[in-house]
Amino acid sequence: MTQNALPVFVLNGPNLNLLGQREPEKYGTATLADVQALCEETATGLGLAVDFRQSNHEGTLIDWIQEARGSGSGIILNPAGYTTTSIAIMDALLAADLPVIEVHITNIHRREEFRHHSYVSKVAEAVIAGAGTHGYRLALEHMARLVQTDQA
Ligand code: CA2
Repeated sequence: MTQNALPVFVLNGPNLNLLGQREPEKYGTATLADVQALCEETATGLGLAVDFRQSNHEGTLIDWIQEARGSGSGIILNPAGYTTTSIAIMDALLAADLPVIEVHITNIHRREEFRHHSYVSKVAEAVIAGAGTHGYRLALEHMARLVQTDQA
């Protein structure tokens, strides 16, 4: 078995650039740069490449999801505040026709009711919530299984 040579897109939604700087009791002390390093190190160990990005803008996230079709092997997405609202992101994920894993640092189901519903979950292969930033590592490990090919 070999891994797909195309990178896994790891996309992060609004306000996640504040990781490690605000609300550490909720989101932990790791910064987004720390999470990127964790993803890159994990990916290397799995024989994967990652393309790690964050945007506060819905349209930019949609552009990146569209870009992943053809230049990525899968999408790991923390949609953050767009989780509960964005039919447009859900539609883009459907059109991308790639395996999608949704990640949330916190357990959204243990939080306010309005955080429980996710449009992304409707199109995701797997959902990881509540494992802290370790959830990104878990997502990459599962993505490695999804993108394995049978080439020599
Ligand atoms: O638990 C998660 O990963 C969330 O996707 C984070 C979102 C929240 O809206 C979702 O319900 C669950 C919020 C991202 C904001 O990130 C911050 C990080 C540090 C400080 C302030 C905000």
